[in-house]
Amino acid sequence: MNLRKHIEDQLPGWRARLKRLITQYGRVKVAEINVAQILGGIRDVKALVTDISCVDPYQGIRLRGYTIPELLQLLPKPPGAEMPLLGGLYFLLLVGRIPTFEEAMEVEGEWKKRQEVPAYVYDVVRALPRDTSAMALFSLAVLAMERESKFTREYGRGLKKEDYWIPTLEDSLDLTARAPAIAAFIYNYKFREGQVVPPKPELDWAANFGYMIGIENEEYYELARLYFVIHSDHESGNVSAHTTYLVSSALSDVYYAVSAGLNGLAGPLHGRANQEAMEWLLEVYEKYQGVPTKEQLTEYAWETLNAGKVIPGYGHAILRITDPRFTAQLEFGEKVMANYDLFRLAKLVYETVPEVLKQQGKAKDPWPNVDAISGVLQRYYGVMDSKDGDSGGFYTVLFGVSRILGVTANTVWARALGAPIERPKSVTTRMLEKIVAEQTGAEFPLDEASVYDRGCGEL
Ligand code: CMX
Repeated sequence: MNLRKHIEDQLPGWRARLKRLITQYGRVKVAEINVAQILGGIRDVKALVTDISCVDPYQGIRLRGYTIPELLQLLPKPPGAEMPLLGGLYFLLLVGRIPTFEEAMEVEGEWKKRQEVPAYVYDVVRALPRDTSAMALFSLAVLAMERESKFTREYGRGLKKEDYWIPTLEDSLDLTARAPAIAAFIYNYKFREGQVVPPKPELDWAANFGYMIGIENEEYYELARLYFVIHSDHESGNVSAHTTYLVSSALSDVYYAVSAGLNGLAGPLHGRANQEAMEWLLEVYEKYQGVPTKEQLTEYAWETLNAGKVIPGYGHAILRITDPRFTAQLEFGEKVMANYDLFRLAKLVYETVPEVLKQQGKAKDPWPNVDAISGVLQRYYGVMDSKDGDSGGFYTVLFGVSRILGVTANTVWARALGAPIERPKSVTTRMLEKIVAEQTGAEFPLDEASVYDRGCGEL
């Protein structure tokens, strides 16, 4: 397989760079960490490495150096389409350069060879009630396939450390090949007649997802391509990426690691925000019996904030601009659904909510993120997140199908470069107090009852 060769050729160079950094410059300081960061989600601490993507607070995501508009322009596309082939995106993530059309099609071909989902995976999904959250079903389905892991099999036979990445790449191709069919089945199980729809040989990976959920529409295929490109990777510190990386660092195979990452993606502050954003828009639409005025929307946004809730789809831990992934979706919507009420509402929210968040003065980033509008575009084509008030979660599954591309590419490279098991050190609150006392002279009362003062609180 050429994909493997393209990675293999780069390894001596990358390994030499890392060895030089560690052996000659291992003691050079990169970052300091303060008390607020330790207690505040390790925010902004530069402690992870990835060369696959990088988020600039003022430019947004770059995948292998390319911005979202550049990716949409440069990646190879199916004949007649405006949106890229996901096989090309996966090539880019794994290999580091924009592929030719033939190279993108080669990945698409590799996926077709591996796309058959074992029947027991469908049985696992069917064993659970239909109103189980779509993300729980997705994570379970991925985990159920663990018995297929080529890495775990080879590891058991005594694989050399420098070759760990090879069966990891195999697992990653198998898993990514099957992700759209698994997601489509979960959709069909929850919201349609529970049918397994085999993919159409002539369609690409992304378009096939649409086909398998019963949408035979080139416009939706384009949305699926756009959606799966922009959600794929967002550097290493976000919950889904970091969880996958952490679990994989114990040499758990990609099925274990990705399933864990998906569980993190399911959280409302992360991937589930797309569902919450859609629900918030629907609440507004229902309350005002249509698209409200700017004044009414401002009032509703304040009501949300005053109730102690966040406005889903707005804010970001790193970004300080309108997320380019939001802009790409907005532009898509402008072309095909400009008069759709919920799209008009999402636009009005964009024109209104940042001002409200600025006035409130808490959120460091008042701008929309990727989740603020993605549900609206899906809903326009009839794709549901939930039905009859069940726990939903299908929009997050869509996010997950895409995110698997990024996290598996990172896992392959982490293995190829010999990334060790992750093991940060924790401190006790008492230790923090002692550090502060030493540096500032502040006094902290000793808690006699605390277990930490019986040894664990020593520095
Ligand atoms: N609405 C209301 N308050 C918000 C807010 C929003 N959209 N975004 C941030 N804030 C608040 C935070 O809750 C925090 O309040 P407290 O000090 O009371 O805890 C304060 O502003 C400061 O937060 P921050 O440093 O700006 O943001 P964080 O890095 O802590 O959190 C994020 C980032 C995304 C979790 C947060 O902006 C948020 O909750 N947004 C809404 C949920 C969302 O859209 N998540 C999707 C993110 C993209 C993704 O991963 O999919």
